[in-house]
Amino acid sequence: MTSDRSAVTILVPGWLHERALARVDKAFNMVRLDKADKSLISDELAGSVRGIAAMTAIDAAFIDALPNLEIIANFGVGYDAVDARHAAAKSVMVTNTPDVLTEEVADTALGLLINTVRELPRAENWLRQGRWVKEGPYPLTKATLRGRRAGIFGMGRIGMAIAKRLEAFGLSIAYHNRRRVEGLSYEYHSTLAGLAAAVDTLISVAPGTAATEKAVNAEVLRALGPDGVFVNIGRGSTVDEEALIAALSGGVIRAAGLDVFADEPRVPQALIDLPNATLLPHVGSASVHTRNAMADLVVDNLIAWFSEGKPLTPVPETERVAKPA
Ligand code: 8YV
Repeated sequence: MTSDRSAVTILVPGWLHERALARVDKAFNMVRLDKADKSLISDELAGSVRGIAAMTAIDAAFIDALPNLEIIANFGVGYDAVDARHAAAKSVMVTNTPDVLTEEVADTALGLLINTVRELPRAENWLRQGRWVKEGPYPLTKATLRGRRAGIFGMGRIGMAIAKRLEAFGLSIAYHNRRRVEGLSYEYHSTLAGLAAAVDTLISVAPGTAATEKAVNAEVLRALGPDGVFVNIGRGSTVDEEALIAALSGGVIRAAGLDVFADEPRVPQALIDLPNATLLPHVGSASVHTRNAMADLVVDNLIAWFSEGKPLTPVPETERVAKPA
C-alpha cells in the first residue's frame, strides 16, 4: 500500500510549517489552497482530497465539501479550530500533536510566570533605556514567587509538566479539571472559582472548548484576590478579556502573564497599555526543535493512516473512526 501514497491527495489550506510542507510534498500529492474556504474548492479537487494537513480552522462546511476526506492532521496539540465532533460524525479522523511539545510549553509557562511576578522584561527595559545609570536600581518587585500557592486549570500532560516544575520551585499545587485525576495527590477543586479562592497564582492550561469559554471571568479573578497572578498558556478563549482588563486596572488581581489571546494576533490595546500585564505572541511551543517535532508528527500521522490504517495520535472524539476499506 505504501507505494500508492504518492497518488493520495493531501490538501494544505493556508500556512503550514516548512518541514511539514516538504515532507507532505515528498510523501503525497500535495495541493495547496490560500485558505480553508470551501468556495475555493473546484469539483475535481473536491473528489480527490483524502487528507488535510493544517494549522488553520477547519469547519463543518469545509469538511462537507470534501466527500472523500479521511483524515485531518492538525498542527498543534490544541485542536479547537477543527470541528472534531463533525469530523467524527462524518467518519473523518482528526489527529493532533501531543507530547512532543509538553516540556517546551511547560518551560515557557514557568518563564512567563517568573517574568510576570518578578517583572524581568520591565527590569531589562530599565537597563536598556539607561535608567539604571541615571536613576539607580530597578524598584524592588512587590510580588515574589516565594510562598505562592499555585492552581492549575487543566491538569493534562502540560499541566502536569508545569506542576512538576512548580514543585521544584517550592510552590504548593492545587488544580481544577472536569474530573479529579486518578492517583494524583495534588489538591483537587471541583470548581474553578473554588480553586481560585484557594490559591494566589492561577495558571490556565485549559483547552478551548464550549465548556471552558470565558471560564476565567470576573468572579474567578475576584476569588484570586489582590495578590493574585494569572498566567494563560492554554487558549485565549478561556478568558473573559474585558473582565481581566478590568481586574488588572482596578487592582482586583496583581498581574497577568499571557501567551494566548481571544482574537490572535490582535491583542486589545487596553492590555498592551497595562504595566502589570506581561504579554507574549503565542510562543509556548515556538522553538525550532519543538516545531520540527510537531511538523514531523503531523506528517507521521498521515503516513501511518495511509499505510497502516491507524494514526499515531488521534483526538478522543475520533478515536473510533475506522479507515474506509
Ligand atoms: C501551536 C499551540 O503553535 O499546540 C498548540 O495547541 O497552541 C501551539 O503550540 C499552535 O497550535 C499553532 O497554531
